[in-house]
Amino acid sequence: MASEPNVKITPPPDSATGVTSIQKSLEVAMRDAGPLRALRLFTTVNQTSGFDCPSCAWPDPHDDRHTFEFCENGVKAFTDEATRATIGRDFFAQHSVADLAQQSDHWLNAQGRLAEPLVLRPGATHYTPIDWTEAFKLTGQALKALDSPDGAIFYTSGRTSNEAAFLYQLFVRRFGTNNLPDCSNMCHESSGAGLDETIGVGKSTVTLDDLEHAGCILLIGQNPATNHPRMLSSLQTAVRNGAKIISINPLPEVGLMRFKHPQEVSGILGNGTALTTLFLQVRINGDVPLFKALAKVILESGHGVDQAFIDQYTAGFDDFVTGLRQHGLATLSEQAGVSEAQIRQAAATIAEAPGVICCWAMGLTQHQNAVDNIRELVNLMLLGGNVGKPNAGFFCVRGHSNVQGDRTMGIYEKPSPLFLQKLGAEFDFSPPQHHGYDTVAAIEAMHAGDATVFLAMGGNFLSATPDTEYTAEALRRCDLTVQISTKLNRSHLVTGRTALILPCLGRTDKDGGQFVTTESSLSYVAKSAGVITPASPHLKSEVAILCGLAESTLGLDWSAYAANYGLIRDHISRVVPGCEDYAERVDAPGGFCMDIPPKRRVFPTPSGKAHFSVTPLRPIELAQNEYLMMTIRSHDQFNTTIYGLDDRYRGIFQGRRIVLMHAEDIREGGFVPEQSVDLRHQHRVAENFILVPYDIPRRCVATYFPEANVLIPIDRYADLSRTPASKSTPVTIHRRA
Ligand SMILES: Nc1nc2c(c(=O)[nH]1)N[C@H]1C(S)=C(S)[C@@H](COP(=O)(O)OP(=O)(O)OC[C@H]3O[C@@H](n4cnc5c(=O)[nH]c(N)nc54)[C@H](O)[C@@H]3O)O[C@H]1N2
Ligand SMILES: Nc1nc2c(c(=O)[nH]1)N[C@H]1C(S)=C(S)[C@@H](COP(=O)(O)OP(=O)(O)OC[C@H]3O[C@@H](n4cnc5c(=O)[nH]c(N)nc54)[C@H](O)[C@@H]3O)O[C@H]1N2
Ligand SMILES: [Mo]
Repeated sequence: MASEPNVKITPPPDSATGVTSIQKSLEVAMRDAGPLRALRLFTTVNQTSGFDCPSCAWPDPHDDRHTFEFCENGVKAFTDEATRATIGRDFFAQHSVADLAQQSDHWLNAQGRLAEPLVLRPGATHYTPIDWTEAFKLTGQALKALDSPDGAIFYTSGRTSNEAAFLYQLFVRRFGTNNLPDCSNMCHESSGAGLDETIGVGKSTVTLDDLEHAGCILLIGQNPATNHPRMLSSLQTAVRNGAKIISINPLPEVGLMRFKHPQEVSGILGNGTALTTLFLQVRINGDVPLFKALAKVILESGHGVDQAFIDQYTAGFDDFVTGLRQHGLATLSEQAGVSEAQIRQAAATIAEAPGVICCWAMGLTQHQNAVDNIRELVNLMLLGGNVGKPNAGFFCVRGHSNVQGDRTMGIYEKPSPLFLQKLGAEFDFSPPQHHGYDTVAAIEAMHAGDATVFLAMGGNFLSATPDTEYTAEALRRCDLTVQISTKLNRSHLVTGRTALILPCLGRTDKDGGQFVTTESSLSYVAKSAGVITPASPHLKSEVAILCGLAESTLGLDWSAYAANYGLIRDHISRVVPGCEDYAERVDAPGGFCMDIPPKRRVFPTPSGKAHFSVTPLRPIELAQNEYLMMTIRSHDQFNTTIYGLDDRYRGIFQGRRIVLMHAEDIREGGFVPEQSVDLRHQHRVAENFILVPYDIPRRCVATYFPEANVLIPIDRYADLSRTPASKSTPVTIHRRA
């Protein structure tokens, strides 16, 4: 792996956003999309008549929208999609697959939009053009030739619209399988599993207005300045309304500490708003002991316990209390890596607040005991009655812009019997009842030869999944791999014997006058319509591609759906629970909010109560030369799409193969700052990283996703949710010869 000679390490800045952000946004937009397209995009993004930003799933304000409702990283996402550069037959004639595989992720993405369907025939060195009919036929034949429908895998990333997602799962189930792994399996699956079991619904229970009026906000395992920048405006409002923010993170992420609002004069000139009141620098995976410690202190003080709520609405409280007595505060504090004094201070802030909202993302969900993280967080919240009342509750801050909607529409390997029954009744067929493969199981099935056709509705499966070499081998063992994509990525370059690239429209592209719908993190479902002329006349919408596949595979004529997405919405109304009268409700300005019963203190668990849980303490034992590694996002990437090589808020420029490490650990390990090293986990090696001294707990290190995915073992994943442990893999560090 090439080294990065220009990497520059500087002290992190002291606040996030401010004028640099706006300037950066404009630079990027003008360069990639050109002035006219940029203007069109800037004035319509996240407006009720425009398109839903394809970056994160942050909700739009329901009524009071600003003229410009976007952030720097949203701009990167939509201008990256709206680029005028295209790659078609000439590009692929010039570059062999082997040549392309040598290029960086940054370079691959920068080449432009995929412009026409392409095929890589068995033994061929280059992709060559194929017409759409031929591509559908080839896929249909491969699917029909399988001994069992379970020999095919249908992956989804989280950008797919509700209409395409609904049709996709219908296609897959009519074909006969529930093999619908998705990016959620690697993302918030642990949140869904933990919430579903304890409060009966795997979704957030608050509104934006609640967030802006909460007394106390817990920001856990999340880096909003980079990954949900619009959240900072809401947090600033909350602070101005008197909220106290407790940040729980191994890193003092700049955006958690201080924020300058880019659309306020004071944000351009002033020092910005201090956001975090109390920073708890927890060890990687120290959250279970920390949440237990907070609950223990609150219980023992008696202050901040909502006994009336506990008695009326919950179950399991006595066992929970007994469980907590097993651990002393000193042990919990030690395992969390947070002092008893800070724990007491945080507990007092939580206990005193009239309403507490907890927000979290990947810092909690990507560990072996990730579901326990959620269960313990639920315990802490139930203790104070902080659910189903104003300005209190759970905010599971989602990643991809429609990842929540895709699940609502049935993209799930473990569909509920009710959903299947309604789907079968609507379309007069018997959907398969047995569960399908999730992401980890899909990789294992391809590796074992049990699944031989892989189709991806978006995403970059190879780079997003753990154990890169193992996954690459799994994909190579397939007969056919099909990628429905907007941009070139590594999953187009490590393929089955035959491979297809089917280029599709993105969220920003005009789609023949039609609109689609999406669902945000806070369950708002709204319309989205592209605004710019597609980069190439040969692109098809995801819906149109599914119609082509349904015809070639199942002999079904779905052309009416492609011509009128309203017909799909009619089916959604009748099949998807909570989406009754879908067409009318999405027609309202700003759309509608799905019903979330825990908001009303109705907990649809089997007992009808919210549940306290008892979880074990499971500290990760490190050998003497091991460090616990988390893989995180830099400021210039969207998952596996690398927009640039800088991580401005962490002071790192022109390099991604870096390891953030405590200065004392660097010294004690016999290393020096900026030394070149290799990282290892068992037989897995990630080469040529440099050590960066950083403010991170001892024995913890951080690297970027996806460069370090090669180290994460396929069999190291969360109990129950099976989410890969991307935030806690032990590694050893080795000097390069
Ligand atoms: N610009 C941009 N926006 C994005 C994305 C992107 O890549 N770029 N990705 C989207 C997606 S799909 C997602 S899921 C979200 C991801 O959003 P985040 O979850 O914010 O993303 P990560 O970079 O994975 O950051 C995880 C944070 O958790 C902390 N952390 C790691 N381990 C632990 C732990 O054990 N305990 C605690 N308390 N904290 C820990 C890390 O220090 C880091 O601050 O963002 C979405 N939005
Ligand atoms: N080590 C480690 N691994 C991780 C994570 C981590 O924190 N650490 N995070 C995990 C998380 S949270 C997630 S969500 C996954 C992300 O996994 P994925 O969703 O699979 O990955 P992305 O990088 O978001 O996918 C980018 C590709 O999607 C395609 N694309 C973009 N827009 C569209 C569209 O509108 N339609 C279609 N059809 N294609 C489109 C483009 O071709 C682009 O190259 O990665 C996971 N992997
Ligand atoms: Mo995600």
